[in-house]
Amino acid sequence: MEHHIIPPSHPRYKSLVIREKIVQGYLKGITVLSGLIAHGRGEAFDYILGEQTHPPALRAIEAAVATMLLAKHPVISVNGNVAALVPREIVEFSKEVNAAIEVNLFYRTEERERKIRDVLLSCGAREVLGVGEDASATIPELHSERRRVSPRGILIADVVLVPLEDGDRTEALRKMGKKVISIDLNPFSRTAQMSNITIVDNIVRAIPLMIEKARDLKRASTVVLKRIVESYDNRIVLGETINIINNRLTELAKKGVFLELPKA
Ligand code: PTJ
Repeated sequence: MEHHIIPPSHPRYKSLVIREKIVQGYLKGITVLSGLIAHGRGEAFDYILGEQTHPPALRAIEAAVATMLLAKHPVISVNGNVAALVPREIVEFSKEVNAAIEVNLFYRTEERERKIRDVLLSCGAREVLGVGEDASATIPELHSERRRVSPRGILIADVVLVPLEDGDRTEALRKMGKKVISIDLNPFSRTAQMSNITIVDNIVRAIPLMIEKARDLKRASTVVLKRIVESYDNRIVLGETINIINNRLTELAKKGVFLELPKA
């Protein structure tokens, strides 16, 4: 299989390593071609955010973890991009918050479902829902292949974590009365706008932070967790995120050129 060597001295090393994971995901038949486009869109927003986790995202992460710890049937939905970028971390997080893992694809094929399941199993998942016959239930009002879900998973879930999602399904899940938590670098996307909790951050940074937060909040009482959830307001958090973008761009615009050639 084709592998690209990225020199660690490259100024954009980290970003290129992540990109390479998506490329490898595509070459292994895990990620779809549209997933590469989606990743590029994410990269552009991450560039604008300065490739760092901002305080509003940390608040969304805290509320998301508290919501999952309070849930009866929390489910983590996994697609081709998520499986290529953070399979190990997703499995670890699912164990910390006792959530089921379900494969749910926009461009669904059984072969890809099985490949994604196998990646998650090799990372230590005990069970992976939504593969083949298991996806026998349907989400009403949704016409994409994403409408097929597991009757033991997303169908009965009260909380669904949907990283890198398309807006239609977020809306359909909300209409079914489910709480939706999304991870999306684009605060303007329909998913970001339609979710109960939106984590505007790169999934490669967000999931490790969620694991840490879960280890911390697992010891907290139900009262404390409920207080975190009740005091959270997604409208405010998204507004603050857009403000961060706004301020950052204003600062950079003042400078015009903000990168300089290193001295020879
Ligand atoms: O594997 P499948 O068949 O389910 O298909 C998956 C894709 C991603 C192709 C499908 O869900 C899709 O078309 O998604 P969208 O509508 O392009 O939305 C993807 C969103 O994820 C965009 O808003 C991106 O900004 C965002 N995004 C991309 N990469 C990252 C990200 N958000 C967080 N972290 C990232 N690394």
